[in-house]
Amino acid sequence: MKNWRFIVKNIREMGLETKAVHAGIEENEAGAVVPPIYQTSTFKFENVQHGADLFSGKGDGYIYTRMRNPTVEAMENAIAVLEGGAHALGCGSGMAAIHTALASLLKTGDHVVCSESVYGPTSTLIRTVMANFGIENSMVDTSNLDAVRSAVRPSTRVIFVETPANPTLVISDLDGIAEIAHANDALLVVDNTFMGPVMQRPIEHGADIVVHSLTKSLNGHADVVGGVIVVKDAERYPHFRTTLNQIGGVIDPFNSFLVHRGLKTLPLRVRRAAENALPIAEYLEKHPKVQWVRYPGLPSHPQYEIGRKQMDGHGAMISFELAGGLEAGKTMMNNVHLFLLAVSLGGVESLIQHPASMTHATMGKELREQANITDGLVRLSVGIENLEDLMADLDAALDLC
Ligand code: LCS
Repeated sequence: MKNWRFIVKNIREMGLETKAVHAGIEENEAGAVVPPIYQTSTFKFENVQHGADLFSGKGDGYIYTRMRNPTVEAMENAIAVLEGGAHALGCGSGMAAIHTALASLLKTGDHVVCSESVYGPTSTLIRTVMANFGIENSMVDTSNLDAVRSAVRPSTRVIFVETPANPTLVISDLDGIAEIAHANDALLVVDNTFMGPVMQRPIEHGADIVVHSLTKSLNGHADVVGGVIVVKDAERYPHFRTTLNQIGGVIDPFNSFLVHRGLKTLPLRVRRAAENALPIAEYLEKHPKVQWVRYPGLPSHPQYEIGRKQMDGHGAMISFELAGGLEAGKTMMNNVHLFLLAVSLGGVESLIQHPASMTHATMGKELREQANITDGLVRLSVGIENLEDLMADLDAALDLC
């Protein structure tokens, strides 16, 4: 493992905004302030012995980009610092990160407890691909600690939690679940995509592994698909690296460069988006045509207090249902202009989408109902545009519902 040579030496002791700007930036020969892009698949050895030493681990250096690449490493190191983990592993997508993390930790006969409300493909991955390899699962309401406790079996090795959950925004108590996991020889894996490290650092609340879709707020500009695994303990890291190298779902240097660039403005972007989201959630909650709203910043949120305990903000994701149900929701989604009708989230642009027919379609109606993902649920990802413009867009569309 190469020693980190960050330009800012004691970066781990600095404030979050400083970490966002400087973490992962290493000394380089040219003195470049922005790390160069090593757009290469392979690295030349000095001689046969050098190549053999690198492969055997006796020497330190780069071999092949699926294994290690300096541009990818710079981004990985930045995210490890921001999340407070020992190391991070860049992956080709959020799903690649989740698959690699679970494949690193589970084998045939093991059991995983997972939040019932999670991104649709995460649920489907665990219930199909992982199940096909003999890994058992229980999908439970992880906001209920008793439900988590009773789902745990002697074979449980992983508790996988998404909090706040996609798309219901259900909040799970990380400290409480970490305690249950560790008392049962299991690890807590947290998908931190919805909040990101500015507003929630699960490792500070007992998580062993954090995963992210980099496609979302960490990159933040809707121009990259990527993922990351953050490992709390250095001892666990080599096994994850080996598994990722064997599965092969790595991120490439150019996308890593873009994510690293996005990280520098992460605190500014996510705080600004959250500043927009709160008044929008309050507006929706008061609107006569709106049946219910879920937003972690509203005191009406069922786990509002747990959220305050473990999060430094409320994020920019809002779910709601109109009194007119699905049909009214469709009218609204078809009539907004500034909110783009598109899946994904966490970007600078505001998006609107319909989970039951889009992001959570693969879960099937029965599982969606169990997880309270109703057919009429509409999800907003609030961006950083002008608040009045966003409000006017929603208001005009709601007039037609
Ligand atoms: N985890 C969460 C919480 C997500 O929301 C997503 C994607 C993923 C993992 C997977 O990341 P990806 O492989 O796409 O990088 N969520 C999406 C969503 O809600 N709309 O479109 C994608």
